[in-house]
Order: sequence, then C-alpha cells, then structure tokens
Amino acid sequence: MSSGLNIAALAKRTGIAPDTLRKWEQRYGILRPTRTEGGQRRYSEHDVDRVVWLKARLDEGYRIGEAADLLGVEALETGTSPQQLARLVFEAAARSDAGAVNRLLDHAFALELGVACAEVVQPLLIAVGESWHAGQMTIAQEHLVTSAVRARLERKLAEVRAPVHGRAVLACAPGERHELGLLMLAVSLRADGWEVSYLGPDLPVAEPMTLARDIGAALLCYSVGTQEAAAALESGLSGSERPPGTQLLVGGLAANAVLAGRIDARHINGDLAAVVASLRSRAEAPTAGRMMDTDEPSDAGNVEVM
Ligand code: B12
Repeated sequence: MSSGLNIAALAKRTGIAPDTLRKWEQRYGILRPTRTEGGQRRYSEHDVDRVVWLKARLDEGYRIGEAADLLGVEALETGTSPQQLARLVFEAAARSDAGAVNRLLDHAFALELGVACAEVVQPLLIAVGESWHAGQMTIAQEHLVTSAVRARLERKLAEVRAPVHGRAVLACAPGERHELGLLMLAVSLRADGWEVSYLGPDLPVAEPMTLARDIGAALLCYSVGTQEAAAALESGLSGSERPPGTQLLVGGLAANAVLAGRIDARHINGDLAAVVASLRSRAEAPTAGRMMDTDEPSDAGNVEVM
C-alpha cells in the first residue's frame, strides 16, 4: 500500500478545500500524488509544501495561475540543483533583495526537508556568515537571510506530527548565539517523530536540564559553536545533577569527542540525517527504554564517533 495523505488530510494540513486542491491538481498539475493499490490518491510532504507555498503567494495577492507559473518558472530559472538555489539566495542577499531571498527560500523549503537543510541552507549560511565575518556582507544582509531561514524552520517545527520516539529538549550553551544548526536538528527530529522542545540560543545550563527532568525527556541536546560556549557548558555541567534516564548529546562546530568525553555526553559525527538515524535506531532497539538504560553497554563513555 502506498503511504501518504489522502485529499481530506491534505486539505486539513494546508487549509485549502479538497475541491480547490483537485482543481489545482487537474488544471495546473501542481500536485503529484501516488496511487494506492486500490487507485486512491496519496499526497506527499512535498505536495503539502507546494500547497503551503502557493497559499502564501495567494495571500500576497498573486492569482493562482500566476502563482503556479511562478512555481514552475522560478524552478526552471533556478535550475533543479540545490547548490544553485543556495548561490541564488546568497546573490539576492548580497544585493539586499529581500523579496527574492524569501521566494527562493520558499523553493528551497518545498524540497525534501533533508535536502533543503543539508544542500541549500547549510552551505548558504556558511557562505553568508563567512562573507559577513570577512566584512563583505553587512549585518543587515546576514540577518535578512538568517531570519528568513529561521522563520521557515520555525514554521516546520510548528507542524503537528504524532510523537513516536520520545521527548527531546534542545538548547544552545550559555553565550552561544549560533542557533540555526540546532534548529535544523530540532526540525529533523520533529519530522522523525520526536516531540521537541526547542529553547533557542544562550541558555543557562540548568534551564534545559530542569525542563528535561520535568517532562521526562529521553534526549537533551546542547549546541556549541564557539570554544567559549563549550567551556561555559562544561563548567555549567560540572557538579550538576543529571536528569535520570536522559541522554546528553552535544553537537555544533565546537563539539568533538574529547569534549563529549569530558562532560559525559554523546557526540555523533556526520550530517543531520546520520544523527537522526542513529537516534532512531537507538530508540527502536528492543532494549532501549528511554534510550539510555543504565544496563545498556556504554559506547566509549557515551562518546560515539561514526
Ligand atoms: C552564521 C554565523 C554566525 C551568525 C549566526 C546566526 C545565527 N542566528 O545562528 C552570527 C552573525 C550571529 C555569528 C556571530 C558570531 N560568530 Co559566527 N559564524 C557563522 C558561520 C559563518 C556559520 C554558522 C552556521 O550557521 N552554520 C550552518 C549551520 C547549519 O551549521 P552548524 O551551526 O555547524 O550546525 C550543524 C552541525 O554542527 C549540527 N549541530 C549544531 N548543533 C548541534 C547540536 C547537536 C546536539 C547535534 C547532534 C548537532 C548539532 O547541525 C548542523 C547541521 O549539520 C560560522 C562559520 C562556519 N564555517 O560555520 C561562523 C563561526 C561559527 N562564528 C564564529 C565567531 C567567532 C563568531 C562571533 C564571536 C563573531 C564576533 N566577533 O562577534 C559571534 C559569536 C556569537 C555568539 N556569541 O555565539 C567562529 C567560531 C570560532 C570558534 N569555534 O570559536 C566561526 C567558526 C567563524 C570563524 N571561521 O571564525 N556567526
């Protein structure tokens, strides 16, 4: 049987009536359902994203035909490559073209989530940030991109999905303002069936820990992008009482196996897909209770390098 949403579920998710969706599908070919063995249409997350994108254009005043054209024409102009899309957003930001930044990012987020994050957003943020660090892009241009990315990631995070694997709390270490990598992890975990509490940048170490304890979280993630934040995390954790049954995970640019070993946390090398898959396989393991049973064999002091 083919998985996916039926038209009623698609209508519920997008707020567009089933009749309208059928018309959009037949007239503009903007939905690409698969069929069940019984011949019923099943819509994908990609279809949801396209409808949400079109709805946003209608709210801006476009007619549906224009919006559908825009979806096709811009996709054609930008080519199909996510790398090109990242470059076009970068160029749009460099000429302070907020409209193009937003439209192109809408395209990026209409791609499959993993592709959007790993192949568009991540290289884009690095290019934009490096350009800002080098004094080529202004703070305003950098913020234009980061807030547009943040808004879309937060929107994804707010999408309701049934929790399956357990609860996860995510926060940046004290002083840490590089938050978008962690937000991408939050969205990826949410999409994979975790109930996520994303707390954002610059948190005192004890706050996420208290929340994790209160809600019985299986996973507590800290992000460190700078050495200063890594040091602040380490000192905040020393002597603190860990929530029982909660696994501590550390990541970000300044995280490594050595730091993880020192703070008795886990560090997973690899991209977000690898991180999410590793966490999922743990959660699904028959012996896994809340993911870190005390009798579970430790992987080198809870440090894992894949
Ligand atoms: C964009 C950027 C900024 C933006 C951040 C915008 C935002 N709201 O997030 C702004 C402009 C605010 C900024 C500020 C600063 N920055 Co800056 N910044 C960058 C830049 C260019 C990209 C960071 C980024 O967003 N990458 C994309 C994301 C998606 O990648 P990521 O964060 O690494 O996350 C990935 C993984 O690490 C992982 N991940 C992240 N967290 C977690 C957590 C867990 C548990 C797991 C499993 C995985 C995980 O998921 C992501 C996907 O794989 C980097 C350079 C670079 N090459 O990365 C410098 C960089 C990180 N910044 C740096 C510095 C020095 C600063 C400033 C001190 C500059 C200044 N003089 O003010 C400030 C510090 C702010 C602070 N207190 O935190 C240095 C850090 C050096 C260091 N290691 O100590 C870098 C490396 C630049 C450099 N080459 O010197 N920066």
